[in-house]
Amino acid sequence: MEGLSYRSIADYTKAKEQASAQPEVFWENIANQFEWYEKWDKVLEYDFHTPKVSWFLGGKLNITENCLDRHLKTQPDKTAIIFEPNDPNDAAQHISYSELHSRVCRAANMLKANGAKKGDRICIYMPMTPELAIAVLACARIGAIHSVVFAGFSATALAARINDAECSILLTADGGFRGAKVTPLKDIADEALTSCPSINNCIVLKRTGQDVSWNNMDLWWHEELEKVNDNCPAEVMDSEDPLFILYTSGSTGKPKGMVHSCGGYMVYTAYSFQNVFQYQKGDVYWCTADIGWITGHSYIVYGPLAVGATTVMFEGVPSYPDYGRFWEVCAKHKVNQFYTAPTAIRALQKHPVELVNKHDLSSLKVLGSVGEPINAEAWHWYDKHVGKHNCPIVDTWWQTETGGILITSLAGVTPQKPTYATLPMPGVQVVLLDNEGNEIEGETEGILAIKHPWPSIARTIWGDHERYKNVYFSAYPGYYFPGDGALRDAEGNFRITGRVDDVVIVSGHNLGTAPIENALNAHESVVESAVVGFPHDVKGNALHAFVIPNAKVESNKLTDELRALVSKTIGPIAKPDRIQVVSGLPKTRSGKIMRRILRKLASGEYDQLGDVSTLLNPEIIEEIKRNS
Ligand code: 7RM
Repeated sequence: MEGLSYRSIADYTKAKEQASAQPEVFWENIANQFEWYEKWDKVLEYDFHTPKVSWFLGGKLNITENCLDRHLKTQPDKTAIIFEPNDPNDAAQHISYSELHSRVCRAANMLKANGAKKGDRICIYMPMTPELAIAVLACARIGAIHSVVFAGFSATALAARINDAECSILLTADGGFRGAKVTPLKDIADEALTSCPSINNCIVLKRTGQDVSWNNMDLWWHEELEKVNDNCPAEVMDSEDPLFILYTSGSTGKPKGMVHSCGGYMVYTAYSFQNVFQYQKGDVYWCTADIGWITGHSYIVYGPLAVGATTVMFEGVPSYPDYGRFWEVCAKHKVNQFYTAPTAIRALQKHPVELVNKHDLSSLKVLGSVGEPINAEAWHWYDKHVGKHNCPIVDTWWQTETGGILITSLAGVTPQKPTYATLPMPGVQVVLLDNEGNEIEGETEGILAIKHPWPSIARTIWGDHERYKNVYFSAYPGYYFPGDGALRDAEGNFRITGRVDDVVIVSGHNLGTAPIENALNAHESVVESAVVGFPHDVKGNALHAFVIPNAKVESNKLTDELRALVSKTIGPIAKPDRIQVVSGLPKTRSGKIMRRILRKLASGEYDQLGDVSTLLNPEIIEEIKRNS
């Protein structure tokens, strides 16, 4: 998709100018690069107060026609997916565009044969094998709405997501390999399905070969595939039909099912992939995320395939069999663009640099970072040891809700600045607000907000449009409010400073503190709890839980039980690093927990507590300091 690409600062500047002068013409030109069964009647309709956003209204398409069929005419034999298995001794797989097309169509027919149709929700709880990407695309092929749940989540978390979206089919596997561990996915799914009445079929991929128990609605993936052929015309979708739901944590207990639509999401992920990474024909691109997160949806599957790229899917972890695995894989597949998270870089940085140096990284051209602010030390290590001072680093700011990268440099085209995500993409209008919601100009710090829609903005929260309005459009009317704060330098570069609400980013995973508190509170000995983040040198942030017990309890035993409870309810990623038993929590007179103060206490910043005189119970501060 050469037509999508800005290759020079002059092209980029021209695009920015057009995008701000004539946003609809700008996006229409980009949308024209894709295959539509019918073009749109209107480019954009929006109102950030209602709120309602629609792009390419009346346009008809199928995203898989653009990700697959279109490439069959020009590059059927090009590798679409390189699958690198968990075990380095197992062979990698190269799946061409024509093979991927055939496998997606066959899987789509398997779904249809099991009753799936346009608009149905299908939950996907699978390890990072090619079948996961195939499952996602098979849903899109028939217009079913996929809801991928990360295969590290617990049975309770899986069941809550299945029930919220009323999914009719679950796609899973017997188990999943991740490093030295084997996750019993089918067992976890079985436990979840005891409380999921909407599920009619559970289709199970054989991956690990472990023993699994078998229920009435269970079907083997390989047996179901044998019953169907690979001829499956793509369903004609309206531009605004939902493509998928992806759950993300919120500041109240319940996860938010962000809904993305077909047309705008396709246009924006392809456009941003092409420009941010400066992908060129023949390049091999690798994003190390899991498809269970938005980064995997947009920048392993849809964006790269829409532009006809070769995308690597890695089943394993950076530490297995040793901390050199990423670099071994880069050398093996001659990776050109490498996209990972600061938390991974910080973990790798702790190990001998020999683990990087012994691999030939000369193929690398572009490095990327996503998920949290990248600190200066990690940035420089990445630049020096991985990029050999020869690869631009794109620090990409975006969210599950934004669908695609909004603030970033374009590799080798626009200037980079360590620890700064830099500038908004052409077509994206970012502003800073003060606490009263006034736009502030120039070199300053404020609340990040976006003033005009871009095509891949999430359209709603599944089943709860009111919550969508409250979370993103009510705090600062007329703007989209992402929940992050930022600094801006004199050149207009943005440095994201972190969340301004109660979400903590642990190892690049967005964790709401409220669901963790709910899990803790479910323990019979817990009266109340509060969870906050504190800086951690590897994970970026870690969790500190303050817990009020209801009686004299043995605190070691309680904290062990609480860790296990959080792990079971939400998943191991949400286990607090520290659990502190306290007799009270600092509260306002209206009874609200003062999290701001707890954050300072957890970080040991005792001299920055601010004014505590307004507290209901200021004496609690000394107690918390004493036994921390
Ligand atoms: C893609 C993703 C979103 C939150 C977001 C930020 C933080 C993401 C960066 C970043 C600083 C970055 N989606 N965040 N990227 N902070 N610099 N380059 O991570 O929905 O899981 O999280 O992540 O706080 O609001 S997400």
